[in-house]
Amino acid sequence: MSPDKISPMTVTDTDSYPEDTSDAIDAPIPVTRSSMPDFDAFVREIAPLWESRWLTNRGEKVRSLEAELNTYLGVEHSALTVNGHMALETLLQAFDLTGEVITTPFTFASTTHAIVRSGLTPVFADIKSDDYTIDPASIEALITPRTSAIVPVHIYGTLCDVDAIQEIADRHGLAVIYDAAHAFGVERNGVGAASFGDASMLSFHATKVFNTVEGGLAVVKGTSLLAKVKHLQNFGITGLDEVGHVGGNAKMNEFSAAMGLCNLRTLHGDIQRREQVDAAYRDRLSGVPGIHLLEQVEGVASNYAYFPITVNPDEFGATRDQVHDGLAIRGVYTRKYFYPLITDFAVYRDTFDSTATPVAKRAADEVLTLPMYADLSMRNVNRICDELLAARTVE
Ligand code: T4K
Repeated sequence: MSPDKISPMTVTDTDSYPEDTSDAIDAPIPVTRSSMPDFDAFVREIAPLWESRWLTNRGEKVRSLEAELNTYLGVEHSALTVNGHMALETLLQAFDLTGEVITTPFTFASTTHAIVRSGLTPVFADIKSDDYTIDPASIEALITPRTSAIVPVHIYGTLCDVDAIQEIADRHGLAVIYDAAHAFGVERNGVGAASFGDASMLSFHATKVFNTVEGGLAVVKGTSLLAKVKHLQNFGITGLDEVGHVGGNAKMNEFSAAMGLCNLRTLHGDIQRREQVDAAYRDRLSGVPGIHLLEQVEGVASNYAYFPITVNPDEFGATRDQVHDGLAIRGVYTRKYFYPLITDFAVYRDTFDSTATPVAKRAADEVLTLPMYADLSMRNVNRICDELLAARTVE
């Protein structure tokens, strides 16, 4: 699943990317910025739609993009969806799950909402403090006769402990459906993120490493499951005069697919540029007391989707919130992905107890994701680091 698997004809050299942003030395720096294809290339890609007038319902662009993504990801069976969230809901439905699903509270609202909206009960395991992914050691104790699946989340551009999770799932006969919203292009020892578990959901939202404006991908193993996903994403229609499932509408349209076809051509360069940004941050911030960086895991090739730090207020001399607010005043927009913890959401706090997952609770209070996008300039990385370090009161 290396980026080289895209035809060399379609890979654009990183040097052709524009540096950001405005000339102003103090121009606002967003937490991320959508990668855009070359305008003329996009117009060429969508021009045939004026002729065909085939705009959605598995048109040519969607089918082409699916084929290219399967090659890129090293998978055989996938279906493009309207967004990542609906890919996850469709997958949960396709597996006919019941009862309880073990998952992480340290994630975006989507993961838990998808479980709850599918009529399932989320059960929250704690996370590991080194990479913020679900802790396999805390999964096992939560398994009951009602457990039907595990929904781990590969966050920020790293991977869960896929081997330990699979071993537990196999022993207990549980399905593993990954929320791989952040993991497009991530691989471990040459194996793509979407190959792990029984299924994976990817997000192609405008803020992601690879975007189709809005979009997602449901990756499964086997043709019959793929057929079911495709039926479920199209109102459960199973034939010309037959409806076999209670499905919704989760199809990608042709304009989004065209955006994906264009963005895939420049993805390799985008990830290289992100890697340079990541390296520059590490250069400036490694070893700063009170700032903890996400460790790079041996064998895992990241897509550098996010650059999370945690701020220990005692050692740094300022809280995460003080850093966040102080940077915002200076035009540097960071995000508290993921705060509040899911179990502290107004809609969930009366049902779940966030003190049961203390590592996740602490991460939610201390994490801050710094600006990260392919054309973030080195000048701005230095500006962000200067402003961040100026916030500390302990030397
Ligand atoms: N699971 C996980 C673990 C996820 O993180 C997500 C989504 C999902 C599932 C669900 O996947 P999708 O259904 O979304 O495909 C954003 C995204 O909306 C969301 O996709 C993402 N995770 C989440 C982590 O972040 P916001 O509300 O924080 O984004 P917003 O609109 O504030 O944008 C942030 C910055 O991005 C802006 O300040 C500028 C830039 N931006 C934003 C948009 C919308 C652009 O450059 N272009 C744009 O079009 O949620």
